[in-house]
Amino acid sequence: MAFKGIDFYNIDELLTEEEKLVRNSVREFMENEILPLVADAFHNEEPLNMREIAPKMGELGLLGAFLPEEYGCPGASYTEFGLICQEVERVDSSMRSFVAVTSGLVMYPIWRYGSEEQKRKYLPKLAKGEIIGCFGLTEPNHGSDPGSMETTAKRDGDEWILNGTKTWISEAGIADIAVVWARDVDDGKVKGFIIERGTKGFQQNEIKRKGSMRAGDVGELGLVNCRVPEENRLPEAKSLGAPLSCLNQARYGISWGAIGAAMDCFETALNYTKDRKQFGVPLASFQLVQEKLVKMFMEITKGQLVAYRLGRLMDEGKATTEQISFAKKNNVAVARYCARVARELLGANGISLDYSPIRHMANIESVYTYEGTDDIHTLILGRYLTGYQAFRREL
Ligand code: TGC
Ligand code: FAD
Repeated sequence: MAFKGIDFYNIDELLTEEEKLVRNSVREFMENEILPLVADAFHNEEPLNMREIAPKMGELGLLGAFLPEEYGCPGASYTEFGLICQEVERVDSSMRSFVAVTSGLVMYPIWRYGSEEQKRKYLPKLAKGEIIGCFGLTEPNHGSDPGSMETTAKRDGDEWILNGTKTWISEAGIADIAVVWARDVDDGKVKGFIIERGTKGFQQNEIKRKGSMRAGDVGELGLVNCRVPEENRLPEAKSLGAPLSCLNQARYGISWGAIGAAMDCFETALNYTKDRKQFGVPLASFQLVQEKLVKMFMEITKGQLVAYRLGRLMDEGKATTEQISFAKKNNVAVARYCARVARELLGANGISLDYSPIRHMANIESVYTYEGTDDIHTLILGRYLTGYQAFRREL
């Protein structure tokens, strides 16, 4: 399949044959199997059927791509994971969310902080898409500041008793397992638990009437005296640093995914303005239109270079939290800009779900907010530059 996208600085030449193969096969799958379903799913707010789609994603090696083959995972590189996210989000952010959450927020914590038994029990099934997971960190009163979480865990013999609410959780309604973070009331430390669907005291609800991510499932997890066996606690997760380290994985995926959405917006606007005539000539022949196309093209190209370099640093194990924040913040802002300008260039048609920009535009508002809001990433970089943390203040 011919490469369709922006490649002004020949990044393709820097990719291995394997990486290009992965990108092209994901593109084909997404265009043939998911794209035809997305606009209606978004319009009706009927999440795509992940019970059917996840096994196909698993077969293609999209789930837990960067985790080792030892546990039935694809054993691919971070760069391949990035390319997967790019191609998936070109079609819809909610699908990339599914891939990033499964890989970075469910499989990664089990692989990084889980026991050998937990890895063997859950990872192969998650990689195949046979079971679906979610990640519960955010609470109604604590989003940007998860360190203040109110969800508690109390040890009782061989069990833990969990109480609290997690909200705005991707895949909450459909998940077979949830990786949930809670504060141990005895030692005050944040701990991670794998909670299986159907556990007594564990409720899962879908949030409706969303204006964004309407093709995906987002919901709430309720824990009311929910008893979880000690064997389901992630033994190596010993502080808030554990859930925050998982965010790095998903934020990295977003930095590529956002460029996928931006590329789709750009391509839609370019094709449209070449076809559509006003004042007797194509819109693309007007200088003002060209200026908008050029700005999108330049921002996407810069974002691609950041994502590519970050991918190689991730593969070498050298990427820093701040470099990941830079890429997430920058590339999501690029996607937000491109979606808005592409929408504008399509005129009234730009508000129709028959074209992708308005859907990307709505979705990107979530991406701008989740996985650390744009402001939080500014403050992470501000702390890096100045040495002063500006998250917290005394009043
Ligand atoms: P702070 O004192 O800075 O850190 C506490 C401990 O954690 C360590 N740490 C990290 N480790 C690895 N990776 C990171 N990104 C880390 N960030 C912090 C840190 O070194 C420290 O370790 P130690 O050993 O010294 O204890 O914590 P803080 O409470 O001051 O908060 C800092 C802040 C604001 C940056 C953090 O809370 C934050 O990132 N907030 C944003 C919350 C967030 O992003 N939530 C996302 C929820 S999941 C989601 O949105 C999924 S969306 C679906 C999809 O992905 O598609
Ligand atoms: P708040 O933290 O209340 O922030 C509100 C505003 O205040 C923002 O503009 C923010 O930037 C600003 N602000 C906050 N603190 C500061 C500060 N110190 N300085 C300056 N400005 C500040 N969470 C999960 O745990 N798992 C998931 O799977 C998940 N999926 C999600 C899916 C979707 C579609 C969405 C929308 C959210 C999801 N989230 C998930 C939650 C997401 O991580 C949070 O929404 C995000 O962390 C922000 O928290 P908040 O919404 O409570 O906003």
